[in-house]
Amino acid sequence: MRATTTLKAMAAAGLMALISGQAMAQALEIVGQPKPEGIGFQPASSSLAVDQQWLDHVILYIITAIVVLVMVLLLIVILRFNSRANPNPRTFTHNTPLEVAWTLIPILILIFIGSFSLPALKDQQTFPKGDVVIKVTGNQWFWSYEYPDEGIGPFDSYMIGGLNLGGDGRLTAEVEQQLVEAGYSKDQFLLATDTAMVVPVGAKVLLQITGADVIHAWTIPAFAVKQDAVPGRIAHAWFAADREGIFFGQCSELCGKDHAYMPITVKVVSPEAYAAWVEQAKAGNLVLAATDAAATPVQVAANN
Ligand SMILES: [Cu+2]
Repeated sequence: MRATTTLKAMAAAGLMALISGQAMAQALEIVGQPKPEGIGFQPASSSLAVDQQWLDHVILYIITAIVVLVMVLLLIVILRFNSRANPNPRTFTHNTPLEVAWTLIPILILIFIGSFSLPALKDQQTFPKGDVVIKVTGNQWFWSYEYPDEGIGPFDSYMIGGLNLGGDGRLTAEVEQQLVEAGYSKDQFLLATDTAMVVPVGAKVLLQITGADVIHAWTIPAFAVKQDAVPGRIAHAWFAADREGIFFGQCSELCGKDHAYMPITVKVVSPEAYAAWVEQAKAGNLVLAATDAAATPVQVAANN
C-alpha cells in the first residue's frame, strides 16, 4: 500500500517535471542559498552586499597582517629574550617613540576602517522612498507580506514541508514532490516557501518590518539585509537587487520551537514579469511560477 503510494508520488513527480519542463527551463536561477561546505558569502546581489563583502575582505587582510605581526614579535621575544639566551635583561621600562607609534598606528588603522564602514552603515540605514514598499510581518512561525501600494495581501509564506503545509519538518517523498512542483529540489528543503516576496530587479525595495507575536528577524544574506521584527514597532530596511534570481534567508532571531522552519524566499524578476505578477496577485494567484509571464504557471500547494 505504502509502496504503491510512493510509486504514484514518484510517477506524479516525473509527469509534473515533464509538463512543467517549459516553465522549469525558464525558472529563475537560484542565487542566494547556502552551499555545502561553503565558508564564504553568498553572491553579493545588492549594492549593500557589495560594500559589505568588500569591507569584510579588506578587514580580513588587515587583521591577518596584525596577527602575523604579533606572532612574529612573540616568536622573537620567545627566542631572543628568554632567560637562557638573554641572561642579563636590560632594565629600561619606557620607549617614547615606540609608544607613540603603537598608539598612532592603531588609531590610523581604525580611522581607515571607519572611513569605509561608516558610509556602508549609513547606506544601509538611509531609507529611500521605495519603488516598491512591502510590509513584512514575522509570525510564529511564518512570514507574511503586504504590498500596500498595489493592494496585494497580506499573504502568508509557509515553508514547504513545514507544519502549516501538513509536513512535520522532515524531508519525506511527499515533501520532495511538493518542492519539485514548486520549481525547487530537495536541496532547497528548509529554505523554500510556498509563496515568495516578488520584487523587480533594480528597484529600490523599502521594507516595513514588524512582528505579530514575538521578535523575529528578516534577512536575505545575499542582499546584506537583516532586521529584527519587533512587535509594536515598525523598522525599516531596504535593498535593490542587481540581478534576477531566487534568494533565500531564514528567521534570524530565536522565536520559539519552529524558529528553524520559517524561511524566507525572495524572487527577483524582470519589471515585465513583476507587473504581470502584480496583476495575478491582485486576483489572488500569488505563486510566481516562471519568469516568463506567458508560461503556464506551475501550481503549488495552496496555503489557505
Ligand atoms: Cu522567527
